Amino acid sequence: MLTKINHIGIAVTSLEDTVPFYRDNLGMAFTGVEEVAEQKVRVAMLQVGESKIELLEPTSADSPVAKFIEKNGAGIHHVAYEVGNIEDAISRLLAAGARMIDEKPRAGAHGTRIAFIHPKSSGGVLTELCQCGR
Ligand code: CMX
Repeated sequence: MLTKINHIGIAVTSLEDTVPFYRDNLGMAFTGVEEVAEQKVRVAMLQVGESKIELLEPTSADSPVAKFIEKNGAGIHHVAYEVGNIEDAISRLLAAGARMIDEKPRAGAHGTRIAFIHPKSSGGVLTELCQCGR
């Protein structure tokens, strides 16, 4: 069902303050910033091998990422796995009794379709399923 780790999401208070460390000090390939209005975040993508680091900056106080930072401070926010068929993956997880935040895919960054699994079902880690292409 899962094909690889697509990205790890890291919550930050400022992309401008954080991108230089990942791009310049760690030497990751910075592929740009995109706003995902539905999720109330600005996203900076940095490629590392086959996977990515996604830096997430909240765009409003009621963003899920703003709430996360308020409670925990900046840090790892979620792990995203790539799937071949996101509808099938959601159906299988629902049938297995997993608590899905999204029972239908929604739009993610860079043209992906995504669905979140609640951290209470996945060992305390917010988990994203991600299908590239629509
Ligand atoms: N990782 C692990 N645990 C988390 C978490 C995270 N990122 N965010 C919240 N939690 C925990 C809370 O600490 C809380 O734990 P306790 O009950 O032990 O205190 C529990 O989950 C439930 O929290 P809640 O207060 O009931 O719910 P929230 O309003 O904080 O919402 C969540 C939590 C995960 C349902 C919500 O953030 C959500 O729907 N997330 C999915 C969407 C998202 O995160 N979008 C941003 C990224 C977008 C992108 O990558 O493009």
